[in-house]
Amino acid sequence: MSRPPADRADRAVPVVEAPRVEHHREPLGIGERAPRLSWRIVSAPEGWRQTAYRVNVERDGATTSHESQDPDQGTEQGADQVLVAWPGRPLGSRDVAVVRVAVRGADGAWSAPSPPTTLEAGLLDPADWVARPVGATLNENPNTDDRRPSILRKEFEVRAGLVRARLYATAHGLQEAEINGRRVGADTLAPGWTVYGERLRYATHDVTELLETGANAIGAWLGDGWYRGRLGWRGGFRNVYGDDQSFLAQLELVYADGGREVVPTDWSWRSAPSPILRSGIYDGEDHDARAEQPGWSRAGFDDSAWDGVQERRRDPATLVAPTGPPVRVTQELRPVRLLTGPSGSRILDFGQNLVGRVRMRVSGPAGTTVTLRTAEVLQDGEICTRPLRAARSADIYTLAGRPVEEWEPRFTYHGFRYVEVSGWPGGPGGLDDDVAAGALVARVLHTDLERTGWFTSSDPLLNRLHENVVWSMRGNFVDLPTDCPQRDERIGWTGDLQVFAPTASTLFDVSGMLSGWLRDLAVEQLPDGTVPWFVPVIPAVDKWTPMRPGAAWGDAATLVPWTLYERFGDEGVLRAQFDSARRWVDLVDRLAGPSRLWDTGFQLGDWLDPAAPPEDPADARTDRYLVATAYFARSARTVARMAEVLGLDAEHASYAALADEVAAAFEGAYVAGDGRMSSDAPTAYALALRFGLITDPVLREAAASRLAELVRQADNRIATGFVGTPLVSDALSADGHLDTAYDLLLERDCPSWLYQVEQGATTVWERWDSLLPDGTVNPGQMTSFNHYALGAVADWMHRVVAGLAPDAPGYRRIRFAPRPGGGLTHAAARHLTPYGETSVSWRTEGGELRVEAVVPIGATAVLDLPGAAAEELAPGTHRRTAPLPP
Ligand code: RAM
Repeated sequence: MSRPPADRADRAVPVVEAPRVEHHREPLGIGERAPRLSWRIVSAPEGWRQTAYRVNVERDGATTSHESQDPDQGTEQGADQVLVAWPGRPLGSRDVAVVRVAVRGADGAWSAPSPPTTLEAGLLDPADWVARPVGATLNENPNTDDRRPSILRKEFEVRAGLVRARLYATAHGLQEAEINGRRVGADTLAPGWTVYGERLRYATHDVTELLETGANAIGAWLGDGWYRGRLGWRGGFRNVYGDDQSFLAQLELVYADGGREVVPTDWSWRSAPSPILRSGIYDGEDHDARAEQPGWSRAGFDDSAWDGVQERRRDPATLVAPTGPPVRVTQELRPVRLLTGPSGSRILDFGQNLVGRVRMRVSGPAGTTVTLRTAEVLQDGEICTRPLRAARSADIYTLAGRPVEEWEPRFTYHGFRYVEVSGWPGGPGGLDDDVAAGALVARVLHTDLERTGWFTSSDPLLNRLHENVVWSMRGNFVDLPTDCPQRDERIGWTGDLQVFAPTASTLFDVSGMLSGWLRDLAVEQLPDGTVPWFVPVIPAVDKWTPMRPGAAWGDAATLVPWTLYERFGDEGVLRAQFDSARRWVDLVDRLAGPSRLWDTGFQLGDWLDPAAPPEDPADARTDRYLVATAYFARSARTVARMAEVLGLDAEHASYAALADEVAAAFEGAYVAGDGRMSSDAPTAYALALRFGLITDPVLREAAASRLAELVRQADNRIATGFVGTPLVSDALSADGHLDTAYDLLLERDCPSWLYQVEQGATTVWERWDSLLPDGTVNPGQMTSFNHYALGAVADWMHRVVAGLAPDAPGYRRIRFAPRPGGGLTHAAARHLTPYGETSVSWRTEGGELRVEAVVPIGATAVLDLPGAAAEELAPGTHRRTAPLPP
């Protein structure tokens, strides 16, 4: 046999990427003592598969290595590469470990070790915290929005020989720290929003480079944020978590001689009123640059006129490390137009409904005040702020009179496309020239998740719809999954996330962020098992307080963990949430009683069915108790599956039996002998078909036909709300009505997905007709132009239109099943799975269907083309041609 050419020989060795640690993008300050590891094998010879792996962990200079049991001896363990157990000794606080992975194939040859990943534990024990929350002495009225925030500072010495410095920081309210005049990190709106009383997140920053030998200073900006700022609608509530505004941090210095020093927040810090005059999540920020104190966060600043601080109650047991990435600015957009409204107003159009805030660069006399008011839409040529309800959504900057001033608000964010600018200095033409020169820039912010899913097709409108879903997701994943980003609400409505979680998991790696949010959900769950309408819970009008159990919203407790398991292969999230999930089902079981029908109590049902009147979005075509019982069955089945995965045999059996009983009760109560349902509406059929609640194949076929008939009778206009919309496309395509699913998807008349796109939407709207066909804004009290729920169809576009879906948890097995239709000539999806990148694309050419699919190393796949037998695919690139379906 001849020797392979040199480049072949190079490629004959598998190449492993640096391992990932739990779901962290940057494993600095992690909270896991035994973090699980994952790795992707980016190249390997054809037919290669991992049979063993070796994890090398270097700690404190010492190396330990952990080799999997040899699979050749009959164990499968050696093939695992996703969320593999931490080898060896658990981490202690501040421990650093350098991890490399090598893999072996059946030929017995080891790969080279992967590049290293350095991980570092955070403060894992409450006793590690010596800092106390400190803030200015309270002297303001706790019940107004006009509370001036404070800034805090402290000076300290650093000896020669510093080798590493960490800042562990959090706040009651929001914080941004500076050291020696430079900002610490790029996190925004830290520490985000959790159930602070139980779980207050802290961030860990490497600040070694910011420090100098000798005198140093640390400063912190503070804001009210969610902790004590106004939250909720109809006036809302203040001080939901406390009335203080405090910084809690400890700066830890490590020296070459082994010495350690801590600079904690304590009584010795100083405080002063902030140049921020007021700041609120909903209202925006007022900043008076004349009140800035240059050099305040540098050493040598004279703070003798500053006040002392007050120490606040401290409960270190509540401090937790983040499980997901922080919020950051990820993109900047320049305005595409500068408009003049009929009143003479000047309005920036960013061309995209986005979430973030505006940074300005301005020159003018001291005392000049520039006001920026934001809106998602225009009405009669002016910004339309009615949908914002009681959110002021304005930023007001007063100039100090320096030659050039640059400012961006710190502790607020807005959902907007348009910004009305008033008070801009510089005379006529000044604003036009300055805008042209880039003086006003929109800064897009959201949880800095890794993008994982892409879709494209031959239809530009469909592509825009998909883009809109991505933008709505970005704008509503701002530390927690919110309903909307612009009005006096922006809270973690559980139902919205429940229906959107599959799409979210397709588009971005949400595993870390949502597992954290699910911990909050469990914390907020009532003792009887009730899952709140929104997490974290805030006080609200009596409709929502006290919490009552509601279907589709409460089912977030069961269905979101399951989605994370399916998409990311994380059994740990099932284990962590099992108790919460089963408590929800147990509660519904008690409420339903022996009939197994959940047919009592307050329900939102198929929220925002387009047939519901604007003032009563729950008044849907589908019986709300039908919805409730369908979800009861679905959640019981899901808890049974969770138990099965976790090896809980008794629970598996009992919840499976319960699920069967509920399904039978559902069929008996809501499905007639001819497959017609008591609510003859698309959502009812979609629920029954997708949740497996019609078992008889003849009835099932009749139900699916009736669903297709209803869609046709409505001229393909959508007739589903939050509950039916994520299910209706699958219900059609999986039961023989693919063409109708395409008709529904591609319809452009109101209401439909593409109606929104044709109306110029750049995000997904809350209502099918947030903008009415006559161009006016829907008069409803609740009219957002940025709500992701109705965008849940994007997951179907990936799985069915392009044809890429997980077939085993974490995409260890992939299903390629493109279903061309709707006149599309091309579609493609790409997904970064835990195993590596996979993709599928198809094209119709010369009466044929040409398909290309890529399977990552470590995964297997099945290719299921219309009219062809299913085919197993190994890792690699595969091209197939099939006859076009008729
Ligand atoms: C609205 C929210 C959310 C929905 C609830 C029931 O206020 O925006 O989307 O879940 O109502």
